[in-house]
Order: sequence, then C-alpha cells, then structure tokens
Amino acid sequence: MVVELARLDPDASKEQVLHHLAIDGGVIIKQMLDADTIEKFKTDVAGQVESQEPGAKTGGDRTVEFWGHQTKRFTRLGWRSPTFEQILLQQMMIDVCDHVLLPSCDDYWMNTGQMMIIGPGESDQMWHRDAGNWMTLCTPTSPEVTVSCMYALGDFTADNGATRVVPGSHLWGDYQQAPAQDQTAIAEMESGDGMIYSGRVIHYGGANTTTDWRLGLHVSFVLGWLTPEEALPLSTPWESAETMSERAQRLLGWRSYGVRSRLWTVDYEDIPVAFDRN
Ligand SMILES: O=C(O)CCC(=O)C(=O)O
Ligand SMILES: [Fe+2]
Repeated sequence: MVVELARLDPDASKEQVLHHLAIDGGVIIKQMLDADTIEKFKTDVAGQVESQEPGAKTGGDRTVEFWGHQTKRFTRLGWRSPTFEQILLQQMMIDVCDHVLLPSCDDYWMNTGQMMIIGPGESDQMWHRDAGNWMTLCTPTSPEVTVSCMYALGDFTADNGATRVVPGSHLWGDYQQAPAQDQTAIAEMESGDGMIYSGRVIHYGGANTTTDWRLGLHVSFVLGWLTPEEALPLSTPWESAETMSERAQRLLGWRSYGVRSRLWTVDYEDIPVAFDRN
C-alpha cells in the first residue's frame, strides 16, 4: 500500500485545505508560490546558498544530528531578501494559521523562516514532530501550537530528500510510537508547490542519494506566547522590517502581542510606539 498526502490545486478553498490537514496532518498545495517570486527570492539568497557550510556549528548531539551533516540551513530571511515578506504573507498559509492557531492566542508570530537544503549523501533525518520544541505541548491532547509550510524551491523527489510525512500521526494516542515505512508518505513536489503540515504530525527530511541539492524553504508560525525557534528581531533588524506591513512586522517580532494578554512590549507599549517609529 502506498501512503500519499492529498495534492490540491492552487485554487483549492481554505475549507478543503483545512479538511485534509485535520485528517492527515499535512497537505500539498500545487503552486503556492509563483515562478517570479521564487526566482526573485532565489536570487536574493543565492550567495548564502552557495557559501553556507553544511552541518551545525553549535548544539548538543541531538541538534547536530537533527540539523544533518550534509544539510545547509540558514535563516534571517527578512534581512536577506526583500522578497521574503511576500512569502511570509502567503495568503493560504495565513488563512490556515488564523484558523488553527488563533483559538489559542491573541496572535501568532513566525517561528522560523529557514532554508533547508539537503545535500548529496545526506541520510534520513530522525523522525519528529515540530511541536516537540515546546516539550509539554507536544502530547496527544495538546492544542496545535505550530503550523509549518515546506515550499519546494526546486523539485522535491523521492531520491533528493523530499520530506517524509506520516499521515494521521498527529492523532495517534501514543506520541512515543515510531512510524513504520509503510505508513510514510513522500512529499514529492514541483518547484512552487508547498506542503502545509501540523506541528503534531510525524515527518522528517529524506535521504539524498542524488548529486543535486534539494532546495526547501520552511516557513512556520507559533503561538505568540511561546518562544520561537528564531530570535526574530535579531534576525530581521528594524532597517529591514521598517518598510514592511504591520502584519509582517508583528510576525517578525517588531510589534507587541495581545488583546486579552499583553506580551513582548517595550515600556509596556507597542514596540514601534515606544521607539517613536510609528
Ligand atoms: O527538510 C525537510 O524536509 C524537513 C526538515 C524538518 O522537518 C526540520 O528540520 O524540522
Ligand atoms: Fe520538522
């Protein structure tokens, strides 16, 4: 039996996307990003793609393994690319996050915008759930704390490291249970396609047995009362965030959080007001 994720057309409705996300924990949407946006973004980050060394420089054994010895990762995308704001605000992803995350927070922010470039010779990543970052909030009864999208900036194939996903594993009663091969889908995608997935679904980057690099762009969001993976305002300085929309500024940590709660403030004010930068 071959396990597959649903593959929706670009004009799929939010309801369709949410339907498959609820059942499988992941769903592929064709052409979430257009070719022009991808070209611009790839041009913006080309130098870093080239110069970035594979593998982690810091972290414990688990982090080093998780990162991948033949995988290049880097962030700071709002600073590195003027095109990133558009990707950050991709409408379907925002619609999905509004639906999934807003019941548990006044607002959410970016967790990380991270290039994940799996190189030749990389082996399968360890299986995991992204919500595991927030430890006690990664249990069968936890609310959804994070939602991710993996955008293919080049083709994702079974051989070059396409993300592996275990449909339905977000609903398992035992989060210690290891997935079996025949429960695992291969998220093969064409450049521009995106896979939206729950923070509670088991997945991992695949091994790359080809001679090419797999170009993935991961953009994820997390409840505004949790610490994101990326130190957001340090990654995207005000000089880069200044010209962005208010929504993008909030997603990148340049605005405060809360209506019922009040978080991430300066002088207990909204950040740009405190700095007289409104
Ligand atoms: O690169 C991939 O396909 C997935 C990587 C991943 O899941 C992660 O690093 O959290
Ligand atoms: Fe992951």
